[in-house]
Formats: sequence, C-alpha cells, structure tokens
Amino acid sequence: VSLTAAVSNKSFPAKFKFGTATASYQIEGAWNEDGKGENIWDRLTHTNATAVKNSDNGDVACDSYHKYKEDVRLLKHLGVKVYRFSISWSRILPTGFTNKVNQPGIQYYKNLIKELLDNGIEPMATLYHWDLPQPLQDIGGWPNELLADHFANYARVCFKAFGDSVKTWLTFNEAKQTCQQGYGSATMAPLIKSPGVADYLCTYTVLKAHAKAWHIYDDEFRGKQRGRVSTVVDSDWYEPASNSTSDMEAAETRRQFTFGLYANAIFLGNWPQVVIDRVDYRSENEGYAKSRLPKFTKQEIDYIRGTHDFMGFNTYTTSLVCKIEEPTFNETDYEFDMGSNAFQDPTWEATNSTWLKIVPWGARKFLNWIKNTYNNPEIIITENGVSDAGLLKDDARIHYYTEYLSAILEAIHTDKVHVSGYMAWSLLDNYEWLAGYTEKFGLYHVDFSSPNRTRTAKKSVDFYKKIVATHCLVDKCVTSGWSLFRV
Ligand code: PNW
Repeated sequence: VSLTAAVSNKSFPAKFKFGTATASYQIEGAWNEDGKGENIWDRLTHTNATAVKNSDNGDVACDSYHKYKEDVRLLKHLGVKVYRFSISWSRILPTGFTNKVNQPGIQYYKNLIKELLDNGIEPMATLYHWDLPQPLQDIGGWPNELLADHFANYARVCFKAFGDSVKTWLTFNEAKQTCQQGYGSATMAPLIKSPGVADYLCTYTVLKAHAKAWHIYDDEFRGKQRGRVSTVVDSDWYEPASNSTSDMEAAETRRQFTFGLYANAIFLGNWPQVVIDRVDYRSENEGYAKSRLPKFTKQEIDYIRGTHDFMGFNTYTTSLVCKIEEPTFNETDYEFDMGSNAFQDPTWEATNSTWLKIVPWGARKFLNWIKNTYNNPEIIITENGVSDAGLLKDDARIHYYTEYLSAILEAIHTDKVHVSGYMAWSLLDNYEWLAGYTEKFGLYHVDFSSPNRTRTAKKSVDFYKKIVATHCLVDKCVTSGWSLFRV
C-alpha cells in the first residue's frame, strides 16, 4: 500500500492550534520533593512494584520538575502554539484537602507557565491526569461521592493561582480509564477490582466533580479570567463487526457505555438511556435490591448538563463489536452490562502497545459520530499518538501521524466537523503506567539510564515541526474555501 496515496492535500485552518501533551506523573519525577504529598501511583509503584513492567516507577521519570526549561525549549523548537500538561494535585495540596497549600508546588507550575508564555506558547492545563492524593484514596477514592467537593476545592485553588495565565482548562483526563480501570478491571491505580459496581460510583462522582469545577469557574473566575473549561473524553471507536442490525446496535450500545457514560451527562443531560435500561435490567436479574447505576436527581441532571465550553477528545484506535447472547446473571461485570464482545482485526497494523492498532478511518468516523451525537461541538483533540520501542528513526510514528492527520483533515473539510486543535501524545518518551518505560510515545527520546535524562529529537520532530509551520501534510496544500474560523 502506498503511503502517500492516503495523504490529504488539504490544509489545516489558519487558526488551527497544534500542540503536544504530557501528564504530571508520567514526566515530572521529584515525587517527594518540596513538600509534595503521596499519590496513588507513588503508593502503587512503591508497594506493589511487580504490578508494573520491570518494576518501573515515576520517582524520577523525565525529571521535568527540574528540566522544565529544557522541555519548553523543545516545544519552542517544534514551533507549537500550545502545551498541554497536567497539574499534580499532591504537589499543590499534599493531603488532597485544602488544609495545607504547598507554595513550592504552586511556584513550580507558575515557573512552567511563565516559561511557556515567555516563549509564546499557550498553557493548556489538565487538573486530574490519574494521580489522586493517597489520603483521598484512603477514604475510598472516586467511588466516594464526597470527592466531588474535594476536587472542586482543589480546582478553585488552581483557578485562583494560575487562571490569570491559563485560559484553557481540562478537569479530567479520560475519566473512563480512572473509573473502569482503576476501580473496575484493576488495571490502573488503585487496582481495585469491582467491575459494574465501584466503576459506576466513580463515574457518578467524577461527573459531579467536573460540573462543580465548571460552575466554580463560571461563577467566580470567568468574568475576569475569560478562559474556557471542559473535560477530556476518550474511547476506542467501536465499529460493528458486521452490518447486521444486532451488531450495529451492539456497537452503538458500547459507544454509549464508554464514551457516552462520560459525555452524555455533560453534553446532553443524564446517563445515556441504554445504559440506564441495561444496568437496571441486569441489576434486577442479578438479585440486587436496587440498580448498580447511581441515579442523578433532576436537579443534578440540570446542574451537570451544559458544563462545557468545547470538547476534549483523545483518540488512538478502533475495535470491532459483535452482539452476544445475554451473559449469565450469576456474575456482575461491566463487560456483561454492554452485552457484546469487542476485539481488533488481527490484520490491522500493530504498534508497541497491544491495544493500539493503526486505524485512521476509525478516528474520522468517531469525529463524525461526535458531531452528530452531541450537537456539533467544537472539538480539541487533546491526545493522539503511537508507541514504538524507542527508535530515533521513528518512521512508524511519522506514518501514524500522517494517516491520522489526513483522516482529521477529511473530517474537517469533507465532513465539516469542528476540530480546532490537535495535541500530539507525547512530547517525550515517558512513564507509560503499568507498562513502565517499555512503550515509547515521544517525539523526543529520553535516555532513562542517564541521570541527565538526556532528550534527543527523533525523526518525527522535523516531520511534526514542518506540519505545525505549514499546516500541510504535503509540499503544497490545496487551500479550501471552508473554514470554521472565518470571521
Ligand atoms: C492515554 N486504550 O491513555 C493517556 O491519557 C495517557 O496518559 C497515556 O500515556 C496514553 O493514552 C497512551 O497510552 C489511554 O486502551 C490508555 O484504548 C489506554 C487506552 C486509551 C488511552
């Protein structure tokens, strides 16, 4: 297959914003420096190291806590307009609560933000990228609905400290991974296995936490700070395995149980109806006294609906879905609630992450589905990228970005999807959760064996730099008349 055949010759709109993304625990290191408290990834990696490949941890990671100025130089070299990073809650509030505010932690992010602005790069801050303060896990973590208030208080501290400079805020990165993996399948910290019970309680809290933070911004800060707040939703694109009605329905149900579980309440109101129907139905048949899905009151539905100023969307890959017979009622499982199987086509191009197959058309279909399902919101692609084993000549990464950016260009121009920005995951090779340092997503290589954590540009740096500069994937783009940004 010719690589160039699929490359779009259309151009990204003039105001389209390119950037790169990272997350605190994955890059910062300095896990116990300057008053930072312990979080759930510190606890997991220090007490249950065998759960992680090579017993790796983020104690030092890319050492960005000390090397942030160098990171900003790399961003400057790339020419990106935006840098998406996350704030470590335990660095700001070591106990998780507001009883102690850690000034050195605040100062670190102030320094980073100033360095970005001095170099003409917009900061985009994520408040929660999976590193919950351990004391909040000790009271049950996200399944405890009291966390909504603790998160809201933390958000207020951040809006107050950084909101004069940060104009784009994301509350949660991929709450689906937090809830379904952290409290369901036990494949992310805090490794709690309670699929179909604790995961829904987590989702319920997270949606309320997000809404509270958005309202705090709206009520107390928007007037003078004039920024925008949203959340990041992700899932695989779920394509029906056949064109039978049952597979098509099963795929849509799975989209609602994954993406819809996190987006519906915010963009349309309440849980998706199919989620309510199926969890209620299965809970009753499984013998529960009431549904495992916590319900929102009418007041809560109204409070959560509309708490977005755009949509943050992470996209990586695609799965196929086929309908299965109703699973046994003897067992409770989030997977059973969905009533289908999901799998990937073995002929799809593989990467260095088992879950990540290269399926660019899935990203385009997904963007169209979002447009049609959630009333055509403005979408910022807050993450997209691919892993390899760490090659400097990373042609596979260039291939992935070329194909996905082509699909996104077609979505923008042909399908009229309102995509306004794109953050490549990731600026640096970094700590990839339970995969440790074995799956590399960076544009820049990091030498984890050197105390300097030396950064080296991979081939993809020049490639991305050129796209950022020209807004084109080919030597000469066709400029289209269509632009969402025309004034
Ligand atoms: C994202 N999946 O997570 C996260 O936001 C990053 O922190 C992470 O490093 C990056 O993707 C690469 O994994 C995902 O299984 C993890 O579909 C898993 C999936 C999707 C996203």
